[in-house]
Amino acid sequence: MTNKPKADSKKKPTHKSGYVAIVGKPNAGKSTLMNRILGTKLSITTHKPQTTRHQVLGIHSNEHAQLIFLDTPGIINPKYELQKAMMRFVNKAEKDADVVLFIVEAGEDNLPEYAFDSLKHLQKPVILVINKIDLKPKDEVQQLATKIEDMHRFEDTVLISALGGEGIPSLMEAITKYIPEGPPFYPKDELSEHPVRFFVAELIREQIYLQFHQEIPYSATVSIVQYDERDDLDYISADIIVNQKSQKGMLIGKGGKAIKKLGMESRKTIQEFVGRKVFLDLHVKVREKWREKENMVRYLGYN
Ligand SMILES: Nc1nc2c(ncn2[C@@H]2O[C@H](COP(=O)(O)OP(=O)(O)OP(=O)(O)O)[C@@H](O)[C@H]2O)c(=O)[nH]1
Ligand SMILES: [Mg+2]
Repeated sequence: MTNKPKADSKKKPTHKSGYVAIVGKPNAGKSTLMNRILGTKLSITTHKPQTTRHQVLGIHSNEHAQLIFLDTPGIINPKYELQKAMMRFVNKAEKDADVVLFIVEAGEDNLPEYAFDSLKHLQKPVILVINKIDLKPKDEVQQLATKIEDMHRFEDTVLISALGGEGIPSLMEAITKYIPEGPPFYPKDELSEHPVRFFVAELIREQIYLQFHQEIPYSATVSIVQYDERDDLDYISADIIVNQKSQKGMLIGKGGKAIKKLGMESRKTIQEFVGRKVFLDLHVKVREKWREKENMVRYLGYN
């Protein structure tokens, strides 16, 4: 055979595509990390644990790769139906992923055994990510990493500050190693696949976490009833659903003061997100013990 094709001297760069699950205890900084990588606020973040309740998908694309991140609720020992649904999102993300990021915050001193349960049987690479390294001295961070490396077989360890950005390029490099070759799954300019009303409900929920205390954030969920893109503004009507009657009064506040503030702050962040003027109409409804009822949890969007 003489017509053998000439070997290409410049090897064509290959394209990689795959899924990256972000898991770990509540408040470890999972959503902050995804937002940092995407360069935009896609997933809500607060100082309170159990902020994220869904699997939130965020797409990072460049010329050579498309990494689809799955932000998940913090790993807990579930007590009621809503928390069980939250843990199903974690398990599903781990199952769908090509590589799993296990996030631990620097200063963590109580990592329960159950946090590793779902990782144990995963036949895929898990990267240990120590976050919030801006808060602790280097030697303490290193000691923690060594301790956790003994608790599970990790493919790699990366130290980062999701908030400050330190270590993010190394993390991206470590992730890409485990992503298979393949064409992009989404158009390169796409950032997510959730509808706008999902993010709007999340932004209202974020304000509930920021403005209310104790059980209220954990007892409330938000349902978008109407979303009209009008000529001059987006008209949004949303229900805030609470678990018991007494919580309704707290959400509304004296003379409606609390709900007014909630509406004002939510509207600001929603306007920023959609990039246009918003009219937001909020109503509080009671669905007794909705968190404990599987059908209600599902009906309210946690499925
Ligand atoms: N100092 C510091 N704070 C951080 C860092 N990353 C996240 N945080 C803060 O930690 C808190 C929790 O961050 P989230 O991103 O909401 O944490 P999460 O893991 O998504 O939490 P859940 O959704 O509740 O599971 C927020 O107040 C963040 O600002 C970091 O690198 N350094
Ligand atoms: Mg989160």
